[in-house]
This record gives sequence, C-alpha cells and structure tokens, in this order.
Amino acid sequence: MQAQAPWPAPEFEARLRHLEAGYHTHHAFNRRLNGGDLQPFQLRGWVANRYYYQRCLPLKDAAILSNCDDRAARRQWIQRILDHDGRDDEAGGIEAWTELGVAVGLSRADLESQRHVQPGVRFAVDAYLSFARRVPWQEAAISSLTEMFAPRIHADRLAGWPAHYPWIEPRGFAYFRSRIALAERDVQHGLAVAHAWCSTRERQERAIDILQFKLDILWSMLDAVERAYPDDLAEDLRP
Ligand code: AHQ
Repeated sequence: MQAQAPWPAPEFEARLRHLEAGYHTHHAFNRRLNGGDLQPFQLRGWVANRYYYQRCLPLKDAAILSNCDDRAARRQWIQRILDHDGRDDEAGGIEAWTELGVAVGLSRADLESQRHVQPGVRFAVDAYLSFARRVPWQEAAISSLTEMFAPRIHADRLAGWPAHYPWIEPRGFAYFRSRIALAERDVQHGLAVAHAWCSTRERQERAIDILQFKLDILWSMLDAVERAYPDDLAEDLRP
C-alpha cells in the first residue's frame, strides 16, 4: 500500500491542538479546583502530588538531553532544567512550587518526603520519565507539547484562586505567573522540533499518539488525586 502524504504543517499542528479537549483543564477535579469548590486539605493533596511531577521534570529534560545529538537543540533544551532547578540568583520552579506548598499549609518536609504522593501519581510520572529515557529525543520533546494548553490553566488559577482561596499566601502564586512566558517559549521550540521531525505521515500520526499518551498521564494523575481526597475524607487522613 502506498504511504499517505504528510499533512501540511498547519493541518498537522491543528490536529495536535485539537487534542486540547483531553487536557486536564477539563478533568472534574480541576474544574472544582479552579472553580473554588475544594477544601484546604484537597488543595494540599493536589500540591503535594504535583510536587512529584515538578521534581521529575528536570530529570525528564536531562533524559532528553542525554539522547540528543544536536548541539543547537541542547543549548535550548538545557534552559528547561535551569528553569526548574534554578540558576545564579533564581531559585527556580521546584523552589517556587515548594513556596506554593508552604502557602497552602504544607511543610517543606511534607513535600520533599513525598509522603502524600499517591501510587497512581507516582506511576504516571514515572511512566513519563521512562518514556523520555527510551524514545528518540524528538519524540520525548513532542510529549512536552501538552504545554500548548498550559498558559490558559495558569491564567485561570491566577484569576480565580485569590478570590476562591483567600487563605492561600499570595507568594504561592509565583510559580503560575512564571510559567506563562516560559511555557510559550518552550512550546515554540517543541513545535519546531515536531515539525522538523515529523516529515512523514507515519511520524505525524505517531506524534498525535505521543501527545495523547502525555494527556493521559496528566489526566490519570488527577484521577488518583481526586480518589485520594474525597470531600468526606476522615480528618486524621487529611494532608
Ligand atoms: O509547570 C509545568 C511545566 O513546567 C511543564 C513542562 C512541560 C513538560 O515538559 O511536560 N509540561 C509542563 C506542565 C506544567 N504545569 C502543568 C499544570 O497544569 O500546571 C501542565 C504541564 C503540561 O501541560 O504538560
């Protein structure tokens, strides 16, 4: 059977962006979170579990670098590690997420001990990390493109949380503010990698499957958090 022609670049990108319907913005837990419906312990549970994702991002990006033979791409991609781990006088995203944890009432030890991390969250994040370690670096770069949809979710938090959750220390919102510009920068690079790599219809369709895989990772993290922190969770089990 003759190979199908690749989609034109704009159509390929539109098909990637069409997957937004499966982004975790639309998960019931996130709708309650951004709608102001959650109790403090449920926010603490979400922040403590997302900490595991945040701390694994630089490991994921380092895995991509270790597989990347393109010096120009590495010079760009390495910025992501520095964004999370910090540089010079910038504490970085993991520290900012820790500040968010403290702002919602967790201790630094609560986060760094990972004692609240649910099995489903750990398995989903570890699946992301092992994916990035074993596939071509371009495919792992494509998996980061769920961030095409992230600026909106960060903006929703910044717009709604101060009124919904006035008990949260405002300094905790710094991470969300920092990511909007960084996400837009990273997505431009990720899309350039995707367009250069996906020169065939087969690779384009693989890219769509990769993005769906990453959407499923984010979705299943919220499934695990939602199940762990029901509204009527016994007091002594609440973070
Ligand atoms: O804060 C986030 C972040 O730094 C990244 C990097 C990127 C990746 O490499 O997979 N994805 C991502 C995401 C971040 N925040 C999530 C959120 O909901 O706050 C969204 C997530 C993403 O869209 O993949």
